[in-house]
Amino acid sequence: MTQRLTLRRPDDWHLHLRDGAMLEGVLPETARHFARAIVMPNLVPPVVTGDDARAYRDRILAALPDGMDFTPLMTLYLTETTDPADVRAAHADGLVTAVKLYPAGATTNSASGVRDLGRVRGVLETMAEIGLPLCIHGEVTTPEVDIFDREQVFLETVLDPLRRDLPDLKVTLEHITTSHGIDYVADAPGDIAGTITTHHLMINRNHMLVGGIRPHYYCLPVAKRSTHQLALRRAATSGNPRFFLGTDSAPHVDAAKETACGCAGVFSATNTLSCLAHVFEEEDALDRLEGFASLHGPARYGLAPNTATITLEKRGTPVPVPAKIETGAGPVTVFDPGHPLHWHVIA
Ligand code: OTD
Ligand code: ZN
Ligand code: ZN
Repeated sequence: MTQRLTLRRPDDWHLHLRDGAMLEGVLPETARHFARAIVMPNLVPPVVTGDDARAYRDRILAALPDGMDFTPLMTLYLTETTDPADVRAAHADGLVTAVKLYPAGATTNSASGVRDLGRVRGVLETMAEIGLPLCIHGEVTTPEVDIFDREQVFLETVLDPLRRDLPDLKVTLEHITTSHGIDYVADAPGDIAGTITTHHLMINRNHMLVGGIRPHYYCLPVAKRSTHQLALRRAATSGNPRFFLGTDSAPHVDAAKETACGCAGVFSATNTLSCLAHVFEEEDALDRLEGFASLHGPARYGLAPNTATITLEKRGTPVPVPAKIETGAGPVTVFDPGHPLHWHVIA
């Protein structure tokens, strides 16, 4: 008997689309399967003001191929000079869905991020008042802290104190990679949620480092040991509405990944749904995929789930995933889960 799975059309609650030729190349990969995505603001220069977000949204819509239906949900990049009044106006205009906090230096293009949270307190107070969520890259950047511990230390030294200080602030802890992050989001009081990427469900640090270094698995936060990967899989497949999909699909051209100092980022937009169906089937939780990919995210952001659907079918033949997609900026390698995928998106 053929196995089929029909879901509400999914959304991606954490996505990097870039700009220019790269944007044109990667946008169809997401729009083919996803109805909406929260678009990260870490361009160079970053998307800081409401005007920046409007202009970027217009560039995304202009790059969308005819016949594709996709809504970008815009974010503002929080800086120490962000004006609370501009954030308030962008929210009132329906222009932005969230504000993004990058600790300075935490990841790709985060140099203009926040060094001192005290300097953005006015913005955060405004956000708590108007109900605008803060999406957080949850890693400390203190040089002394080991890169594998940066998420755990962030929870204790930054996130928990911040949430005690501003209990009404809605927070999304992005791309959780540790059991500590999972436990925090599952148990903490107040309005908190967390996104989990496709690749962190499928790889741990051994995949990246054993038998040769695999630059296309290098991303931030870096993949942790397998016990953490298993905690992510349990959370994603638990049905807990605090957890939902944010792929963090982050394209870089191969030349920037396959080099002595390679960029961080995994590009998974092309095959994410086939990967997720694989993981959820392995965890005997196919019935929970719709919650993770299509229902919990809209509920958290106060939006209706999509009415359109998407159908996957399990076939004996593998899904023909291209090794790379060609973009005007250069080739971009697609996430390789390390084995064939059999869940085809058929409609
Ligand atoms: N992680 N790469 C990028 C962003 C993310 O932390 C992230 O959200 C990127 O290239 O923009 C990455 O590894
Ligand atoms: Zn991040
Ligand atoms: Zn990201």
